[in-house]
Amino acid sequence: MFKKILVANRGEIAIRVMRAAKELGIQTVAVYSDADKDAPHVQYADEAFPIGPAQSSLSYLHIPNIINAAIHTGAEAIHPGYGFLSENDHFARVCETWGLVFIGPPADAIQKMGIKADARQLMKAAGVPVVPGTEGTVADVDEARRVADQIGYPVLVKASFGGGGRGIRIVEDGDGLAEALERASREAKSAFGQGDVYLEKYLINPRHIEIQVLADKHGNVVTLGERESSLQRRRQKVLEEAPSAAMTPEIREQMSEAARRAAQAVHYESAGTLEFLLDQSGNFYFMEMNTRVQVEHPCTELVTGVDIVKEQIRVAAGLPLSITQDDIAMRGWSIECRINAEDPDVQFRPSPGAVTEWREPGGPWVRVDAAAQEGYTVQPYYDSLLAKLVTWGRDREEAIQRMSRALSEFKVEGVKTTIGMHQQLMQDEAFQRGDIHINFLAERFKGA
Ligand code: MV4
Repeated sequence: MFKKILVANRGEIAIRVMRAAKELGIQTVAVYSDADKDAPHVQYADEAFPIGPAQSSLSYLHIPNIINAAIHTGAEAIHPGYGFLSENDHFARVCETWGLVFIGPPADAIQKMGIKADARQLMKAAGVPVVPGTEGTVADVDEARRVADQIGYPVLVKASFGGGGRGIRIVEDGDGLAEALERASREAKSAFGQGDVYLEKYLINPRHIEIQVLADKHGNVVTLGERESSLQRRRQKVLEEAPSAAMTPEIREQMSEAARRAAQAVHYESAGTLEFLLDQSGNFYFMEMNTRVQVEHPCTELVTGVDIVKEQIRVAAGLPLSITQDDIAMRGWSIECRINAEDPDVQFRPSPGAVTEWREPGGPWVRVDAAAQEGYTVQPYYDSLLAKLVTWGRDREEAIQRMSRALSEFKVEGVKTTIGMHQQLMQDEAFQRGDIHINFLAERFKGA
């Protein structure tokens, strides 16, 4: 096992990774920008190393500074967390060049899944269902028109280098097609440096379901069931749960089998997530694979008892997974609310500033993974996540009641938060029935 690892991230996920390391007897190195020298993740680490100015591109995204920090401190491996460099195959390769272990999947797997049009074809070839659409990228308008006429409108134009919903355009009919292709391609080129786009049939009000997988270097692949993350606003997830109220044992088995095939097709290692859309008839389709630990991984941890981050570290060190598929059963229900520093009265605009009061909920079956504490200053440079509040119950109703109770205990002053919005959601009858889809929040909340 490693003696020392560096965590190339900040906020709650940096602390989450260091907690796993500590349980494994591993020393931790935090890295920090000028804006973060007193941040909680720096205080938690055994040692800390500065990596540059507040701006992410000059610190948390700056590969030479991070490699330098690892070499200087004698860290053997780097955990990238989520966001920042976590899905950067180039970074994974640079780590290797310097003799550092990247705690994540092989660079080739990141790369294959990062090019969405290629991933789609690869998955189709592996027997994973994909949404009807183009084979690979769109060559020209004529091809797009031919495919769109065949699958029927509305269609979506997606950027091959996008992901997470960036670079997506809905096209209602043939009249808008050429212009949508043109614009999407131009936008993708300026945002991702690559203008390839592909076409998919637009699914109406599907649910967003994802399967957590773990894989090691010995060919073992284990699926940990699903999470549902249909509740999002402007492509930012707001609440996640496990399992999903929409699942049947049959769909779960089929989706898990598809996820296993997908992971095997790219020789996956570490933790990864297969995103699917589930339509109202129970058909599901591969969307993309997230080749990192996800923000919402605690939902799965609470219903399976598996420490996903510890498994990532074990696997990176060459050890086999500590569990087999037969050890996995989902028990009870978990819900995660993302508590963000955002102002619900101003279209959920980020609300940076000093946290003057911070009182976390507690009690049975409540988990808080926090980025903030009293006296912490929410920086405008980074994402606005203050804490993930996660509850577990024997069933969905109990998890909701417990969440409602926990939200009422959570006191934050100094910055605006999304606590009130989550409280409203817990009272919503459609939500309580599990009657949700990816456009639910936009329909429910003004400014969402
Ligand atoms: C879709 C879709 C409908 N039909 N693809 C957005 C994020 C990216 N991962 C995929 N996205 C979507 N792809 C087809 N063919 C609707 C979305 C979508 C969405 C998906 C998951 C969660 C929230 C969403 C919000 C808007 C659109």
